[in-house]
Amino acid sequence: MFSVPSLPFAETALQPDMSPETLRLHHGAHHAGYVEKLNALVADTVQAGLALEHLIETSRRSAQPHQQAVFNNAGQHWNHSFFWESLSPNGNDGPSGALADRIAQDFGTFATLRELFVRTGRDHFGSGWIWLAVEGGRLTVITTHDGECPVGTDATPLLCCDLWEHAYYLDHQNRRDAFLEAFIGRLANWPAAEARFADLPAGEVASKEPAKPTGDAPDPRSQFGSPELLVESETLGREQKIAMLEQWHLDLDNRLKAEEEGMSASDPMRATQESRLADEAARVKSCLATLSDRTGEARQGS
Ligand code: MN3
Repeated sequence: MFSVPSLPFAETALQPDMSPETLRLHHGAHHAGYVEKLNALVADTVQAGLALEHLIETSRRSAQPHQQAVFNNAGQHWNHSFFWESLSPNGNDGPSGALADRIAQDFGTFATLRELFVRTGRDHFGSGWIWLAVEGGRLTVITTHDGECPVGTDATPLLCCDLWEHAYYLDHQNRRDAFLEAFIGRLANWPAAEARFADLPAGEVASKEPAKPTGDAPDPRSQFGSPELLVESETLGREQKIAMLEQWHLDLDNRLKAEEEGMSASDPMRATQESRLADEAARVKSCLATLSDRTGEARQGS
């Protein structure tokens, strides 16, 4: 039987960014509801007694409705448990130590990471989660849809924020970006993220040097980490940015094709990896569209 972990802080500790009313509903009704459903789904089945991570990995992308329900509720239990640990009334000083150094190395400045985090979470369509994670030897900001979670993927999460409306609607109404500003600026549990970062196996974050490109052209993914950061670069011209984004998109296409050829259709990891690559490709495309819209005149609005 799974149970809802206690909140690691008082219900009043995060106001006004997160009110006691939000926490009571979110923790006591939403999270508790996922746990209750999960327990009912696995009770008296061969899955009873299995570890949460095992349930997530084995039910991921199953075609059976029952297993899909197991996955959704198990993922939501894991994600919410991680979310409560990602919040702190005392996290206001921002990252420090080795994690702060790594943020400077991978994003340039903490302000750039904050901006990227808020923009990426704001632009995520529908329900899901946003993560600061380590993947491919560097820090990255990724989102997952609905109950999808990083368990069993290449990404190791350091922090997460809930993008479902129930996480912010009472306190911020439709302003998801205001909630994300509050999270990354005031609520994020940086000491917990630093501890997770310190616990990573050395090989996972070893590459102090940026990955060496194989050809003459620099690899934009290892250079910028996210297509949004490439667009914002002040050292590149518009044509260079377009060329690099097109190369980025081509690389993703090739990786998607390799996934399709290299792994069996029944491999649950394949679908997850493919959906992650497709999400990244969509972001690259959207950045290309942004650049194409930019003429000699100033951008309108925003
Ligand atoms: Mn939630």
